Amino acid sequence: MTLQPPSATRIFANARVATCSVAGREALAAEMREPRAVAAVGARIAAVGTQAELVQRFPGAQLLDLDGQLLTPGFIDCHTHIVHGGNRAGEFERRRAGETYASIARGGGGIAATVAATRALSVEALAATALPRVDALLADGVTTLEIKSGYGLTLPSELAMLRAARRIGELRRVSVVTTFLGAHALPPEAGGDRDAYIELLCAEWLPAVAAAKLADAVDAFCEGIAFSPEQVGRLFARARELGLPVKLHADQLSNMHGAALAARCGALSADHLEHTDAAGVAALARAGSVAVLLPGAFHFLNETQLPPVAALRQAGVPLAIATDCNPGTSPLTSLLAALQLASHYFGLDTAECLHGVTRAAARALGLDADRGTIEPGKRCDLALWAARDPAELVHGLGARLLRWRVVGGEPQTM
Ligand code: DI6
Ligand code: FE
Repeated sequence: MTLQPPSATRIFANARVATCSVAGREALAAEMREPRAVAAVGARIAAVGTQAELVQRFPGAQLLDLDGQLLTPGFIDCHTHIVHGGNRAGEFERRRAGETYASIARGGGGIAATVAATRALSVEALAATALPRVDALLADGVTTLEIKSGYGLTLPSELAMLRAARRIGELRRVSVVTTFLGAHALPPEAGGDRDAYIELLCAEWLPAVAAAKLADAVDAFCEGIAFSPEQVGRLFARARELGLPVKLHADQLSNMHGAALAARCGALSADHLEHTDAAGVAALARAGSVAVLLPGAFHFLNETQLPPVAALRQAGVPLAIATDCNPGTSPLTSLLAALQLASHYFGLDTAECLHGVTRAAARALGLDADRGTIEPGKRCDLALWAARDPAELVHGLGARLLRWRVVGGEPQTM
């Protein structure tokens, strides 16, 4: 018989603590002035304060001196397609030679190429091929990772992708949140009938995924090359009936009024948004949905149409940032790089960048009551950086700045 050890109490002391508990650059700057400490009891944050206060309040706690370095919430990558077979490096070359993403997709490349490679792999093989990419994200401070299906496009293969995603959460110290993206592309078996495929998802696949408890949310690709707003509306109504929250790939390549659709469906988030108009921004603000910006896809696709960042900001829509890690449009495995791209292309300031992968990303996953900020009661997932100022996380490209992650209160040294 093994006895459970008593919950460890730790004080992470002498750090520049960016709690991310309040949005805005002034709040972040104010927090950087004095070193502070964070106390954790077991997996939860117990207090934030001065070292003297916390040492008095938690006698016997293990004290870790963080040498004045920057401590943030653990990073949250709230939009990835990190589980998939193969790679599409060849398409990158074709696009550079002038072909478009849509024309390659219409010619049987694109998502369909990854579908073929994904169907060939078992659950274990899918998890194993994703692990190097996952490890790259963890090395950039990620402690919570969203993973979508959508490259299987048969029920067994979609379930295998979701099981592989859950498996990654067992193989690594990271919280995995899964999303069913059966409506990513039309599978070859569907014979071109998009309505019949959506009907199949509603009648059979969604109930099966929900019964197996393999998905935490449902996503869809609303686009000319994928599914119409009307089809997505039907899918989302069924998802909501089954108790699953929804989120949407919205207005990435054209204005399909996806943001407004997502808002009408009470979506956790609307993602991409390059072509979203003023009505879409207003709808997201009213619904309280998060705008997830994906600067990796913008970069790799050589996009010129910018998401309406100023309007989103002005309307008070929370801005999250994610890698969109996928083999076609965003082979990106670094959230720090995503911050640099979000700053460079979209003009986000340092506080928006940091909050985009912490507090806003937690909200995009419906987890903001549990994580995403350093506040008493929240899960103690932290990242310690070889940096003193949050601007250092944004301004470079390729630096290895992570010193440790803290996962559920336990330091994981690099
Ligand atoms: N939008 C994207 O950027 C990815 N999926 C989507 O709906 C692209 C996926 C791929 O090209 O493999
Ligand atoms: Fe995506």
